[in-house]
Amino acid sequence: MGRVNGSEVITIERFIMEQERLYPEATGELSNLLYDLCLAAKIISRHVRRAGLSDILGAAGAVNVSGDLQQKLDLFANETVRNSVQHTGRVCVTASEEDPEPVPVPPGKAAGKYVVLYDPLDGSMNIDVNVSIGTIFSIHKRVTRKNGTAGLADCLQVGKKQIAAGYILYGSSTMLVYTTGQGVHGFTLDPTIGEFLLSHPDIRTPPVGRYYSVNESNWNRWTPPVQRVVAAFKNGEGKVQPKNARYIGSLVADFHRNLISGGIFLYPAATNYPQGKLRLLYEAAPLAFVVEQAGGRGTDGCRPILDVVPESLHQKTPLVIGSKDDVAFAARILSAEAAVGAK
Ligand code: AHM
Ligand code: MG
Repeated sequence: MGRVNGSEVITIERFIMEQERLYPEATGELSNLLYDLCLAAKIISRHVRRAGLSDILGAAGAVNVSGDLQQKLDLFANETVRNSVQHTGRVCVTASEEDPEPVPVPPGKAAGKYVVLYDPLDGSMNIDVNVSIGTIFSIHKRVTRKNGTAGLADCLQVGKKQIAAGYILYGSSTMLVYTTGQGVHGFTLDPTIGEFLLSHPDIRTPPVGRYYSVNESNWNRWTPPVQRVVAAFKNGEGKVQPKNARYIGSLVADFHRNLISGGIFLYPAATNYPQGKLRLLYEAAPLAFVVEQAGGRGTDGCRPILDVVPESLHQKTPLVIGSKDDVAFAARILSAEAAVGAK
């Protein structure tokens, strides 16, 4: 993968602006919305980096710990994303994994044409143990009348209608990876200057992956076809070579590693999660848009994730996502199971 060499530094602002010039009809609103998300990413990143310190510094009295610092990080991230996008006149409604209902822009504020769906802090079980976590976002265009209040109908859109999607990974460095349908581009936050710099232009994911990522403790809760798929990735079957296992338990981190190195992530349905565990609108659909733009695939076992029409805001879905040949192998076995079940 081409990396930008030391002599040329491309900030995310410059990159987004140059992308926008490819569309003479663009108004710049989407670009500005992406900058708003960058700001949210920097604020959340700063807090994540201090997560283990806030109590120590507060107890020592070295820092006047604000209410914000003591707030649970996932709630802080939830409000940070919403506040960063909601008051600019570019967005009409937001919906988050943390909120029960969509949140339209407050009365009296200008409502824009975009809808933002997000998982503010994915992998939040990993916060307290200093393991990578992330934020996932999905952007749609409003479909309801401009003059009314935006709401659920604007949020319940099929994945293939996404205008942009991406994620922020708070890992050994903070990265922002996004697509607007023109490839997938990754930026690394340089904390010394507070800028996201282009580090991974035009990411392509290998067609066959090195890794399989699944919570194998669910083995006894899976159907035989799911077990067969996982066994094939573990031991090999036909043309499928055995893979190495990697599972962090933070979807963004598992997805990102597989995107760069090649791999397949699975969170199938199980007896304790009959519809799967992950959320269609906040997790599966945005990552499916990203992976498809990088040459990979995402499926629920029967259909491409981007074709699944949501019926409810917090709908869950089985998810199999990553390198295209590996996903195709899994989908062949899982869709045959669904066909038998439907008879
Ligand atoms: P969250 O969005 O509430 O943090 O939950 C989703 C997380 C994903 O990041 C991860 O892939 C999955 O849950 C891990 O689940 P499990 O612990 O069952 O393997
Ligand atoms: Mg999540």
